[in-house]
Amino acid sequence: MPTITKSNINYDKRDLSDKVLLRLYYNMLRPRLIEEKMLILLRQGKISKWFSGIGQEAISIGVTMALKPSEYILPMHRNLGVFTTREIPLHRLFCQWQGKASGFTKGRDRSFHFGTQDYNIVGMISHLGPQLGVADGIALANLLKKNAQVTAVFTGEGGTSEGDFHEALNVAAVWQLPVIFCIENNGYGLSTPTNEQYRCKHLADRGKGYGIESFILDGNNVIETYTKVKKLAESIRKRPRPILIEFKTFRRRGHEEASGTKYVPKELMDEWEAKDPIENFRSYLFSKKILNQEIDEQYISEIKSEIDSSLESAYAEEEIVPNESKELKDVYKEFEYQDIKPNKKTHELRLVDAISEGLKQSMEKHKDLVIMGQDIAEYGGVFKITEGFVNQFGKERVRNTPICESAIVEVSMGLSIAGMKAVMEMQFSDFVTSGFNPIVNYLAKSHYRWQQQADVVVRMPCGGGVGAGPFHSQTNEAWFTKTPGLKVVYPAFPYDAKGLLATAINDPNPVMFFEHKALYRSIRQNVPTDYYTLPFGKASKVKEGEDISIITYGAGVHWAIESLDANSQISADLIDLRTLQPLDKESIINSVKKTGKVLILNEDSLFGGIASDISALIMEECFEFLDAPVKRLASMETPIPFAVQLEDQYLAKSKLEGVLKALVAY
Ligand SMILES: Cc1ncc(C[n+]2csc(CCOP(=O)(O)OP(=O)(O)O)c2C)c(N)n1
Ligand SMILES: [Mg+2]
Repeated sequence: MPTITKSNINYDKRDLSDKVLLRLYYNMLRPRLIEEKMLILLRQGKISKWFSGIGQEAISIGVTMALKPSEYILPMHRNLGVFTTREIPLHRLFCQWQGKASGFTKGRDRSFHFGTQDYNIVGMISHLGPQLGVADGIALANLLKKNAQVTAVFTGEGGTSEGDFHEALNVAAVWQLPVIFCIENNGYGLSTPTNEQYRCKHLADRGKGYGIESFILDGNNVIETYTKVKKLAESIRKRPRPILIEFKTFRRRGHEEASGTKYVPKELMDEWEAKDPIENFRSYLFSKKILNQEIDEQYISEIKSEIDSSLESAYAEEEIVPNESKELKDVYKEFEYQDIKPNKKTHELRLVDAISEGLKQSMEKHKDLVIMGQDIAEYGGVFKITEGFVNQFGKERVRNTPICESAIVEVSMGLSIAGMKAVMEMQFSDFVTSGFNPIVNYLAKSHYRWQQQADVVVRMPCGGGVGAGPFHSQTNEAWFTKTPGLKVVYPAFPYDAKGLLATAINDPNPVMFFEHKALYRSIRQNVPTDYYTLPFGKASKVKEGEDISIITYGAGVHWAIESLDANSQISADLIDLRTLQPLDKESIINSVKKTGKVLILNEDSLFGGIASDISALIMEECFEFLDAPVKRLASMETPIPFAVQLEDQYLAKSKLEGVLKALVAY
């Protein structure tokens, strides 16, 4: 019998059939009973962590049942009901939580940190906010495909304080993306109550500021959540646009089980316990004679036995046996490089033109490729790389963005989840800091975590020697070479840039593509006119010599050419790495073994840079072949300054000739 005899929630079933009402009930009951079981297992020390959604089930169930199974949902840590309503077998969920191989992340990530394309669910990363921008990306793909699909994404009220929330809502509004933003306002973010989280009366009020329709719903009333979301989804499918919904609800347990609820006043707990979404709905269904004791008991015993048998089979699964090569293999999606040879006909291009031509030819080749960036459409980008693209490809595929690097990285991820390709232009590589989180946490880790590729290229106009000061001159490749999951490309010549960009776009993995601004208009080369590719992980030998190896990339290559031209007595191997991740270790090692002396030159400051790693590699692999200590040369350990005399002094170029001569003479 219902523990609440008369419902405290006002239900209005309208024209809903008994079947749908019972389904809503059954679907809420399942996550509740799973959770009750988890709490027991937690007390027995059989699972490590649990984020409870008890009391919030009506939101997950209402939203999930309102959407079509083909439509993506991006849940958070309290949305077990999304996973169960999409009918993921409990066995697999339990394996995921126990870190078993047949979970969704093969033991690589915990709890709800996974997605599954089989069920059109994209799980969260810990950082909360990025989900919202990823939903924008999926919604953008749907908008472009004109497939009348809605995307729903969740956030807690705490997560709305993150910049990602603002950026995602703004982008969705500007682009009129078919996405439903669902805020579960449950009163607390960890221990922080709402009055320490935000100042407005209702979070839904923020919708107006973004030009987004918004609604406040009783998150504990499953009929209200289901019928309203269903109606909105139907409307969005016909007329794509974003909607913001604030669901009022309450977090009835601790942030996670171990952290308790001491800071929550008892009256609040009691008040919300009386508004329990399942107990009240049960009582309502009983009162309407839609549910009776017999059916209720049958539901409960059916679900309990499903839980017990699934748990048993999950426990029976073998523990993961660590295997290094298996782990390493999954960091990147397998990519079979297709070598497309360059045609004979060439024309002389500057670096900037070669990148533009390469990008244009990739846009022609990949109809599902979208490029995004600030001022890249009619204006052609600040370096004019996308000049004329809008006329050829249209504004849908060549997209000006608001100033929101984080959201656009997330949108790129979302496009990839929906099977498209994205190239994002950072206006200056320095600004990548504003999109750093989704690059290193979402893009880089997705394939390893749940085999989801991030088919994204981030173009990074970088580098000094342009008198632009600390925020328009950095060369920050080392921030990314140390993050497994990213590929890092850094061409020094027009020919390489064009072919490597084509490969970067073909490669389904996230690629950081560095383009040196000082080389854009100063370096020219004859470049094949047609589309061609070049492989990653293959350095090029710019000069062949005997006395010394110079290993470098980007502008360093041109500094070295200049120094060697001025010192024809020095016979050097000059190796241009071209890609830093993957790194052509073989070319480095072979060259050093031949010459016995090595200078590694990087434009960035020294500590923690590429040169240091390559130096260590050479010590490990070539120690007996060395005739002199390995020499690293990098720019000064200061930010890069503006005034030309200071910048000249800062850049490693000023010291190169001296260091080179000294090393040859050693
Ligand atoms: C960027 C970031 N900051 C802090 C945290 C730690 N953290 C995880 S969940 C959480 C509270 C989230 O509150 P809310 O968005 O309201 O969701 P709720 O847990 O209440 O459902 C915090 C502070 C985190 N995971 N990521
Ligand atoms: Mg909260």
